[in-house]
Amino acid sequence: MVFGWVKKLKKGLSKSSDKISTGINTIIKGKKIDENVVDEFEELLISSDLGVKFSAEVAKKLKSKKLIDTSTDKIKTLIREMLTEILKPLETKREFFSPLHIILVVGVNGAGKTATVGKIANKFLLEKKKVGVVAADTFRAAAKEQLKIWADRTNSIFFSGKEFSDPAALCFESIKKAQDMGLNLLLIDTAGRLHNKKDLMDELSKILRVIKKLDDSFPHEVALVLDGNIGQNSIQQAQVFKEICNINNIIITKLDGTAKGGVLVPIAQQLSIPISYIGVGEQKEDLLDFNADNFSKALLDIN
Ligand SMILES: Nc1nc2c(ncn2[C@@H]2O[C@H](COP(=O)(O)OP(=O)(O)OP(=O)(O)O)[C@@H](O)[C@H]2O)c(=O)[nH]1
Ligand SMILES: [Mg+2]
Repeated sequence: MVFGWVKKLKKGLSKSSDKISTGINTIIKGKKIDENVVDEFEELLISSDLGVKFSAEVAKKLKSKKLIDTSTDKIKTLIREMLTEILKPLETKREFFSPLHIILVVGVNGAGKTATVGKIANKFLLEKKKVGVVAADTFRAAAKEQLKIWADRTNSIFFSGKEFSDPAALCFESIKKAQDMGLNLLLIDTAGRLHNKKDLMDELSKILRVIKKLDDSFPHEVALVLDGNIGQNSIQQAQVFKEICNINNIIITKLDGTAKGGVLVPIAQQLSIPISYIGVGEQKEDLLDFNADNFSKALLDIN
């Protein structure tokens, strides 16, 4: 099981690790580490979305160590240690509230919210939890259908409202039903396609206001879904959502389709919001718990 998990992570991050790892090998091949080589490293790391700050720190360390005739393994180990140190504080210790744990899932259009809701549902169903999903994007008919497919795929209870009905009212009713039915987890899939920040703010704050009437601790989590393909633009996107709602964890999707997996580093350095999961594919199993050590190893293709 653990082996399968690591393999999935490595495969999921292979586009990013190919770029970084092959890049390191190419830069170092048969050369001594001088200032020029270190500069090349720094450029490689920046172009892999690891951020200017981290890349400069690595360059500084390489220079200070005066690593001459260094092997690629030594360099990778050094970078891995620095990565792990930065990413470690982002690991989440998930507290699962009983009897009903509620997660509000937010993010822009197309980020991967619906697929992620389905994958989280699957994860907890495997842990024998009773899971429900709420189609809180009531304005787009396809949004409801897409979530229904995930609900069927994962045997979770599906809650939806009439087209154009009030999402906050639907969330309120769904929570009450979920409580009556004895569900353990309720995942609320919200709309991403809103015209401007004010619309988004109004809709999300209304959902939050309304469900807090049931219990002030609801929702237990607000999870922000970010598309890994957008690289460092994700920082700005997260800042916007941070102003709107109290995000307490981030999920980075589509890491399998991008070489920008390094973006977790600037996310860690600039946002300090925990990362709960990473998405590495379109199937229901393609969601992994975030672990700093394993992520760093996979990114550098080290065993
Ligand atoms: N390769 C890959 N594709 C993903 C991943 N997560 C989501 N996708 C795909 O990305 C596309 C958009 O995902 P959705 O879940 O529909 O995104 P959304 O945020 O719900 O979009 P809206 O409802 O339009 O706001 C779909 O084709 C998903 O299958 C991932 O981790 N890897
Ligand atoms: Mg959706």
